[in-house]
Amino acid sequence: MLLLDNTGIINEILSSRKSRLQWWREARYGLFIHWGLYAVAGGVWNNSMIPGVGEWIMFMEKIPVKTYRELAKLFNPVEFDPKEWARIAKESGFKYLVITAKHHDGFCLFDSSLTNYNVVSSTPFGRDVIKEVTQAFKSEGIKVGFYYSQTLDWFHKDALGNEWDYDPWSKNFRRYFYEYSIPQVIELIKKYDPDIMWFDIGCPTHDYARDLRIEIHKANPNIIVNGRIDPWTIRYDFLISKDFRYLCRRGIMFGDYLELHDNTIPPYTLECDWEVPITHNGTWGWRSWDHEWRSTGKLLQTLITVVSRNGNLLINTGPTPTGKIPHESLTMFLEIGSWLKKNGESIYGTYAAPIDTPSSTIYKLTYRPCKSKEDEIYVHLIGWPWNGQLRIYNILQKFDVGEAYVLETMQALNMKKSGNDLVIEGLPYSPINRLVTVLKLEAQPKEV
Ligand code: H79
Repeated sequence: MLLLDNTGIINEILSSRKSRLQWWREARYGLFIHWGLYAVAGGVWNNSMIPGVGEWIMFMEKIPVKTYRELAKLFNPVEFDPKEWARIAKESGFKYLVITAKHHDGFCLFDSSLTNYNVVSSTPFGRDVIKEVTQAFKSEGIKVGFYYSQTLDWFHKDALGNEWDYDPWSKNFRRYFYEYSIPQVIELIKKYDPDIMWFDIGCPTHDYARDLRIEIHKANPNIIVNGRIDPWTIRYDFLISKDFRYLCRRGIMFGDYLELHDNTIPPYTLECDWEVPITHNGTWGWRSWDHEWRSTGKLLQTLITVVSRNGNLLINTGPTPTGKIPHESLTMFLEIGSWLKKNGESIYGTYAAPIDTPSSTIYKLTYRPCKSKEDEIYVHLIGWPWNGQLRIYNILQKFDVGEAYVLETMQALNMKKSGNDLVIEGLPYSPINRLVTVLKLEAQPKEV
């Protein structure tokens, strides 16, 4: 057997990580789209509402492949308009997209030469969704990522997950992985030129993750790979060690950034690049009966909280079987989009502020270090000071604050010192922005 020495390429993957991630770090806000045959089922099977997320319906109901695949004949989204999706995303302030090229059900939303179980060959619709979406989003200047289920595939007899159609003891996972999974990832890269490859359930072992990562890097070294390419244990290692760089140095972390668990916002700042995918209703793939929508305010607060802790937010929507983005998503996205038009500089390209803030405050801080001039600190008022006075805790320990003003109106604000705290005075009695008002501080780091 030929033993390959991969040290060189692995070092290259690790050493180019920082530059690869540059745009991604600035982006902060991404749109996640879950779309596939599960949207046709819409969370209903045999006239019953099926609990659990929509895209897991095949698994929840142990639907045989030969039955589930019939949904392909019903996939005909006549209202699908990728340019409209891209315009909405642009208006909403999203800087990148991640869309399901293949979810766990194994159905491919792209024209694959490795299987006919794809949107072009098996549906009356017959159009290459991934191709059209990618083109539309890229022409709006939005980066594009593909979700690809590399470990679970309930359609493929050798992949993990489907034990109701296929005997688990007869599976040859290795064959699936090297002859189907990796080739499809490379096919996606060669055909559609994505900016991100996004994996969900980790590879079963480090060896699989390493081999997949190396092939991606060889196909295009600029592609960003999310942290869930790695086996699940990595995330637990991380939570124990809290040191991402340590895992990278050990060469056991092949993702470029840490992916938090679904819908899980860490309660503190993480000193590494990280992202969290969230839903704003009860599912990822569309369910006809799901009305548990979160509010715009809640969503915006989540975005601010994530960025104030150094992360990126990937917010999901599940288009309907006819190809429309649900109007509840649309309304919320556009509301946040118009907030971002006025306040976006407090989100894009900002980081956690290096200031100890008590958890009970009514504000969150984001921070832009500026080499050539003063640093910028943004105060996101998720509540409102009832007496017109706002105390920013501990800020004077690290910074001298020159000026403070309301970002949207440029209205200057008075300040006074109180120990290490800064007290901002003369705020009006009600919020300036109905959602979140942002104050901007010009701050000079103190010499230590
Ligand atoms: O794509 C979305 C989910 O389908 C996927 N991650 C996001 C981005 C995901 N895959 N696996 N998991 C989440 C974890 C699996 C949880 C499960 Fe269950 C618990 C599978 C079966 C029980 C959740 C609850 C899914 C069905 C019921």
